[in-house]
Amino acid sequence: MEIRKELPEIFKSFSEARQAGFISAKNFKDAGNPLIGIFCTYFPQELALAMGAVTVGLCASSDETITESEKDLPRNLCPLIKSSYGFGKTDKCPYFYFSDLVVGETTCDGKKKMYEYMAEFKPVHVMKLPHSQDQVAKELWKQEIIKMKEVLEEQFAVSITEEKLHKAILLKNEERKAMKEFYGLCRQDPSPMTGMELFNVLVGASFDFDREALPSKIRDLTQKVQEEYQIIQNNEIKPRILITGCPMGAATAKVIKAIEDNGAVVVCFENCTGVKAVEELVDEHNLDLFGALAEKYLNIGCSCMSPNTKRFELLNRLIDEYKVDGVVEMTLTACHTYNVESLSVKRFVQQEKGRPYTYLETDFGTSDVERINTRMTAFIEML
Ligand code: BJ8
Repeated sequence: MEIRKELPEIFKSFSEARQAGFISAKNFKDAGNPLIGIFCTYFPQELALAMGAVTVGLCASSDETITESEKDLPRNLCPLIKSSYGFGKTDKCPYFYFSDLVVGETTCDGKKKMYEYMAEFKPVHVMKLPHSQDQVAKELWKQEIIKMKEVLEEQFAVSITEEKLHKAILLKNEERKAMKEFYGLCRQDPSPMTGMELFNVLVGASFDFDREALPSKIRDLTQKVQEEYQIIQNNEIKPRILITGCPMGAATAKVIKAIEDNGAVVVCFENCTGVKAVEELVDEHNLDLFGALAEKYLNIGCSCMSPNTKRFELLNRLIDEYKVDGVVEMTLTACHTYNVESLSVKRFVQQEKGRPYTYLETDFGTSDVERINTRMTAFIEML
């Protein structure tokens, strides 16, 4: 059944944001604004917003520079780390090139050791992320956030006042609320958009540098998608898939494609590309601004945490809210923390939630596209 003709147009500006972002990044820099490159959702973006800077994600998702990076890094390392390092080293990523400072965190071992080499050709600051989420860890993380603020103030000769920081907290929360409303549309059955469309907006929004205008742009899109949905009245029921695991980018969109080519629809991304870092807001009423930031960010359920209870709390809720029929876990090769944790996710999904689960380990190449497709055919047939 032909479902709709108009909808893809609505998504276009977000889908093209990453490409268009190269020019916006240059214009943003030419206007004298700092750009901060980040590799992880644990970085409190409010600090950058409070000093008039914006952040740009530098996690690469292409195998183009892996050969070059393997001259310095081991071959059996996660492709995200190798690719990101390679783009930085070869100056092939304009976002990396334009970044005045790169911020990393001590998340997984590969990333934190890679930053030591990256610091040879770019200013890098590494935040020491604790690997648990108790009160002691939150206090440590709060101190790291304060230290980060001082580094930014010194490096960029700015003052990040409490007033500016509070304004930034409100602004970033607005963006999160708007994004939650947008992806929350997929709670409806049938879903009003494909997983690929959802994915393109999630990725594209992070490359829009007009952060003041972003919440209303996202809300406009949400309204348009919902209006179209009501007019079109698509009744095509499809198996509903939640993707969890490592962050995704252009190269790993092959997993979404394989799922949707086989007749299912991705309705939720639990990973860092999707809802993981967006769901929880910063407490706007907490007068201890750094404490509020530490609380929000340290609650992100990444597999570098042990135990990683927040991930399971979130999965539990999302599987119900999005009426998920099956869970696909996508991990990257040599990502030890996510690969080890996949057994707990499998047990949780199958035993606690009573849903089918499957696991795919992949990299940024295309040699496994057929294998992934075959796996998804079998999984979706079973649903
Ligand atoms: S909060 S998921 S963005 S660390 S895939 S580089 S973990 S070996 S990306 Fe991540 Fe922050 Fe966690 Fe999110 Fe290491 Fe694994 Fe590679 Fe990874």
